[in-house]
Amino acid sequence: MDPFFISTPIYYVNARPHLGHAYTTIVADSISRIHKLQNHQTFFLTGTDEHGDKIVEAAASNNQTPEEYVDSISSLFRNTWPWLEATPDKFIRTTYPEHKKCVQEVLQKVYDKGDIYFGEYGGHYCLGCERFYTEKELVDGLCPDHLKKPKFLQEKNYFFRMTKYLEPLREHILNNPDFIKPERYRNEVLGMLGEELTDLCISRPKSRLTWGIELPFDQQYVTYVWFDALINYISALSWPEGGDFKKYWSGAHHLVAKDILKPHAVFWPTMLMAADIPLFQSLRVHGYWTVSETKMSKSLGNVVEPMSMVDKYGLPSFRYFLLREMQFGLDASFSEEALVGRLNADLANDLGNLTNRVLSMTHKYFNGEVPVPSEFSEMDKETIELGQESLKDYVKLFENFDFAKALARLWVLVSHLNKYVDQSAPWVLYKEKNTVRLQTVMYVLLEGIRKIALHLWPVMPGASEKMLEQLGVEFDLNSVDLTGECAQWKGLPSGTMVAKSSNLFPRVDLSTEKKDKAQKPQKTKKEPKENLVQFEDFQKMKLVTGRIIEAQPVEDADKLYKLSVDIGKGEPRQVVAGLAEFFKPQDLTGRDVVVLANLAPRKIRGVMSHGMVLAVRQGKKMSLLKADPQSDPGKKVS
Ligand code: ME8
Repeated sequence: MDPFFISTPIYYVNARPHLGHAYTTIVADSISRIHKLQNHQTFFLTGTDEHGDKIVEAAASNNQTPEEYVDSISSLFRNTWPWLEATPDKFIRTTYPEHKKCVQEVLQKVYDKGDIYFGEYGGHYCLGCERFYTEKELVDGLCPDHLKKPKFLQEKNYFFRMTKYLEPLREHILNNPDFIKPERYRNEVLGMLGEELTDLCISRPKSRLTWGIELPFDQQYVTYVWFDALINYISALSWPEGGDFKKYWSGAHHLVAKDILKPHAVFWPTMLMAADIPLFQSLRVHGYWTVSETKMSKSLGNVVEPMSMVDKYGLPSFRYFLLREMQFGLDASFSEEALVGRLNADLANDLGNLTNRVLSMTHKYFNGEVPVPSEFSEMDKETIELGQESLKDYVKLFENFDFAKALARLWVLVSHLNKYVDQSAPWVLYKEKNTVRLQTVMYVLLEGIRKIALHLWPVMPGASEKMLEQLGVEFDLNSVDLTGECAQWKGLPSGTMVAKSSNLFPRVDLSTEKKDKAQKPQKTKKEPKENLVQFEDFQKMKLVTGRIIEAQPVEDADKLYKLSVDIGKGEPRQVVAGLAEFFKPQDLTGRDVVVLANLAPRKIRGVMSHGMVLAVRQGKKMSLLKADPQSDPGKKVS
């Protein structure tokens, strides 16, 4: 089996990570884990895309230099992934010197071959897309993505002779049905290639933009951001001579959403052809997460913050929901109701109850020890066969990026085991003292749950390991054998001690949650007035150092700002604070503060606030509390 390489797009650092980025990264993580479970050599790459006009603009509006700005947002992305149990093997940044060197080497190679030429071009330039549009591509004179009128620019630039490689690319796609998947996107790309495509403008004059990688053959120009960014997939592997490139490139798969299909399906393979580098194995394209039917995006301001969902519903439910809900390739709608629905039905009811019931029965009937099974009955054999088939299909579907179907298939086994409990009625066997049969039934169940827990490792690594621990099994990647798992039903050693109960997926009741929240203010009113605070109560307060990343006005609330505060947790905290009378937004950016981080979340003028920034008011002046000397975000204040 070839080694397996999976990449996510490298995300723009013009805003912080949201659910869309989290989804792609979790998918890449999960797919790399299913390969790891089969002892394949895997490499999972993600990172940040840091050059171009957009970044310069974002830095300026934040009163920072591009360098300062990209460092802070890139680390936000990097620090978010471990909180989502996504563990990339490498995090690449396009501002790394190794990456820049690699881009220049590719450019020089293609230039020496004669596939880069100098020419004049006039076109409609959309800043949002960082690309030129032809008259034909515009919709009513506007950029089809940003619905803004592009600027007409006429300038001399360098062009990549992309048209030379379009026919070979079309042939490659036709001869390799798996090159772009799902098929709808393959057809879309074949459609693009049927239309008139032009050579690609790959430079920007320094008179207009300096924040980029200089062309090796003309110092007056920097590289177009897409030509620079796509090369991350090989610079991260130390192309051309690096061991990782030699080891992993033959097994390369790229994962993107449909927004960036064209650069990945047309620009990138033609660039590789021009540089005489073999093509990647496949491009896997997913749809959009939408909120109320609209694409979630930072420019539309309707983003879902991954960390707040994780805080509220737990990481296993979040990862499970994302993989279970979206049919890979199609759009999916995100709502907390749908997440809670899945959590309650699939995790709490089906899997959680099954696990908890079986563990407590093992304690009741066998003092918590996994019993020795005797001969399997016909019903056992049917269950085992169904289990083995479900697991086999699950792995195949998962490897094929069909996560929703894979999980549905695994849940056929979960439901079947629930039925098996009812049909085999261990409590009756116990009453009748039919110990031999009881031992076998309990073994079939415990082994089934162990197999399910193991196969869920790519989806929810932490919860899977905890479930295994409850079954008395230590998770050890090196000793897992998935193929072997489908061929036997005796992996759990008899005599192992299991936990008394399991509550990994507690139910959430959205309606009571809402009711509780509505009642809270009345409750606080009733609390007795007490001036003294016990030490234990003080200790409950989580005070930490923080750094304000951004301050934005709150609509119809002159005194409030919506602050985004780095508290060292990867994802920044959103805190609403009454600071607008005293500070301009730019005066707050970068300020060190002290934050009460575990204050119960509150909606203030329609905006959620997750904490409090501590400040001292003296007449018309407000001073922000901070550590002296200044401290990194996330340090405990006590
Ligand atoms: O395009 N639903 O970066 P980007 C699903 N820097 N996925 C979404 C999403 C949504 N609503 N919104 C974003 C760039 N994504 C370039 C890439 S690669 C050489 C350069 C995810 O920050 C999805 O993976 O705009 C999408 O393709 C990517 O974020 C775009 O990230």
